[in-house]
Amino acid sequence: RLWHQPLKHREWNGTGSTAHFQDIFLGRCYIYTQLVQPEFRDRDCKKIEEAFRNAFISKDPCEVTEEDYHPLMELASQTVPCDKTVFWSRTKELAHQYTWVRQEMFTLENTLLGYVADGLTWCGDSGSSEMNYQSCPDWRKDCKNNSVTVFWKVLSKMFAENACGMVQVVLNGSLSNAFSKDSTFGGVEVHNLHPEKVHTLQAWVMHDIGKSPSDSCSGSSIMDLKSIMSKRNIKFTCQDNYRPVKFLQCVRNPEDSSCSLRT
Ligand code: N1C
Repeated sequence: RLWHQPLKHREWNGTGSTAHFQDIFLGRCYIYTQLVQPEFRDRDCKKIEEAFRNAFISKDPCEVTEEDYHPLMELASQTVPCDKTVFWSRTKELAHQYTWVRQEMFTLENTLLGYVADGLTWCGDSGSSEMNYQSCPDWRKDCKNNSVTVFWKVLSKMFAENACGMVQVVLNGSLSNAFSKDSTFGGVEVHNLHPEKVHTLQAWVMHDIGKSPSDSCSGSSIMDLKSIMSKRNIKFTCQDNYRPVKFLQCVRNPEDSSCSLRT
C-alpha cells in the first residue's frame, strides 16, 4: 500500500460501524455503572471496552466465534433476581416501556452489556486494527456469524441460562406468528432456560392498537411454544393483551375504544 492511499476496508452489504462507537460505548458504560445501577460502580469500563474490542478487532467480521466474546462476558457478568426477567420478540419498544415503569424488571437491554450495545453496529477487518466504519456484513446477504449477530446470540444465551423463577415474554400478536422458532427468543432463549431454575414461562401476546389482531394465545404458533415448554418441563401460561402492558399502549392511544372502561 502506498503511503498516500487511504486504507481500504473490505466492502460488505450492511451499514458500517456506528460513528463514535468507542465514545458511545464508554459513555453508556459510565452512565449504566455510575447512574443507572450504582451497585456496579466499581466495574472498569475501560477494561470492558477493551475486552469488547478484542473480541472482533483485526478479525474477518464473518468469522467471529462465540468464544471470542467469552472474556467480555466474564468481565461484565451480571445476575438478574428471580422472577424479574422479561424476554421479548418483535416487541422491543413495548417491553422496554414496561421495564421502564417497573424498574425492578429486566430485559436484556436493562443489563450492562445489553445497555451499552443496544442499537449499535460494529465490525473489524482482518487487515486492520481499526473498526470498519464504511460497511459491515449483512445477516442475509453476507454471513450469519458476523460480529453483531454472534454477540447478541452469546448474550441472549447467557441471559436465558441465568434466569430463574417465573419468567415473562412479551410477544407481538399483530404478526401472523407471535412466536417464531427463527427469532432469538425462539431459537436461543427458549432452549437455554434451565428447568431446574425456571418453573414457569408466562407469555403476553399483545395486539398493536389500530392493527387487526393476527395471532393470539389460541393460535398455532403459541401452541408450538406451549409444546416446546411442556417437553422441557417448564410450565407455560399465556394471556392476550395483559392489562398492565395494555395500559401502556393506552397511554399513547387514549381515545381508542379498546382503551375506555368496560370494553
Ligand atoms: O430475535 P428476537 O427479536 O426474538 O430477539 C429478542 C430476544 C429478547 O428476549 C432479548 O433478550 O433476544 C434478546 N435480544 C436482545 O436483547 C437484543 N437487543 C437488540 C436479541 N436481539 C437484540 N437486538 C437486536 O435486535 C439484534 O441485532 C437482533 O438481531 C434483533 C432481534 O430483534 P427481534 O427479531 O425483534
